[in-house]
Amino acid sequence: MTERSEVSRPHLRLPREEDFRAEGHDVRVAARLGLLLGVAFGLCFVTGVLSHVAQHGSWWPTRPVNLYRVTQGVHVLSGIAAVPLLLAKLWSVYPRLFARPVVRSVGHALERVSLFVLIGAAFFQLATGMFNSAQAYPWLFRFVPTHYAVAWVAIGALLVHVAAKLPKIRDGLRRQVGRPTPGAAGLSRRGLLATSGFAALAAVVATAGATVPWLYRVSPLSWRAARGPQGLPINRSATAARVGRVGADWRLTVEWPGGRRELSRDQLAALPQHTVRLPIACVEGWSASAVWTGVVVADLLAAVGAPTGRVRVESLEAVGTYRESLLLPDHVRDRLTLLALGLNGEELSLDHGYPCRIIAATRPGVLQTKWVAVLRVLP
Ligand SMILES: Nc1nc2c(c(=O)[nH]1)N[C@H]1C(S)=C(S)[C@@H](COP(=O)(O)O)O[C@H]1N2
Ligand SMILES: [Mo]
Repeated sequence: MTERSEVSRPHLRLPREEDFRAEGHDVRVAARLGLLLGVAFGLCFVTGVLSHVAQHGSWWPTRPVNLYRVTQGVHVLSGIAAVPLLLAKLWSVYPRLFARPVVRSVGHALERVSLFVLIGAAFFQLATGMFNSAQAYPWLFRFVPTHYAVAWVAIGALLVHVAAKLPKIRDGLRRQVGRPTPGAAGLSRRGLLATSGFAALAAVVATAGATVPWLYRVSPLSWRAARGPQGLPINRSATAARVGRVGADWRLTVEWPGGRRELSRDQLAALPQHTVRLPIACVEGWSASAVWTGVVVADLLAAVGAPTGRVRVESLEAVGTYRESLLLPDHVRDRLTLLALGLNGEELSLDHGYPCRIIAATRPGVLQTKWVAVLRVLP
């Protein structure tokens, strides 16, 4: 007969909420981090919707010229600021996961579920956005429609969360952060808030040089704004777009209901030329100003006898999401909308869109179509 030995085992059990003693797990900290995060998400959402309107809407203002540069800069930078804030906020509140009972009522259960939707959507938006703007997008689903759809899920879940937590948020914000409790473990409440705020600021400064020129030198992560040929970054090169050498037989076709004209590059260059200073503002968050020379689109349409209206711009590029764009009537009439032949005092290089490209005020970079072949005035 064997005797069962009395080995003392460590007592294994799930932690309880009360086991988490650090000062940062406090409603005063969570509410303040939540407020900062709410501001970042709010800015990101609003500027994201504006970006959607600028790309797909039926109206978008033509002034101020830096409009999209600013809204999209804010979009990307507020998303970046949200990353450390979200991590800090989740750390602050995660002991709540161990609160018992898990479900207290139907309302409480719904609130918990909406929280997981919010966290999932927030991570999804930040991850897809950052990988996309780093041009390292690894997923098979398309970025733009998915990022846009999930934005509504995230903002909806955020509103539900704020509504459900309003009394707690009020309470947390009303109370002073206070001095550290003597002998308490870990970072103080103030220390955690300061560290999170500093991390968010550092992340913004490290990337803002991609769109704020005077920060370029102090922004180690703004490589997307690195100057390419002719002093301007290149988003998609001619090789990537499979646009080969453009020969002397290239013609620009202008088509409208009831008419059509073809122009050689020499004929375009013989029309009155205008020079404007306008930025390229890429949806991916970099932007840069340049000096463009070319024909005002409105003058070109008038010169060939075409009516004005909406104009579809088609590129020599055979396939590609951005081979076509639509110029809305306000932009067609705008004196700053050019079919550019030159950039920063030189002939446009092939990578920047030779033989000619669209450049217009306030249009997102994706609509500044390069290697233009056809301007089609729509009925
Ligand atoms: N035909 C065509 N035009 C295009 C693109 C493209 O992929 N194909 N990319 C656009 C994007 S996303 C941007 S940001 C600008 C960048 O212009 P750049 O490369 O001259 O700086 O070109 C736009 N024009
Ligand atoms: Mo872009």
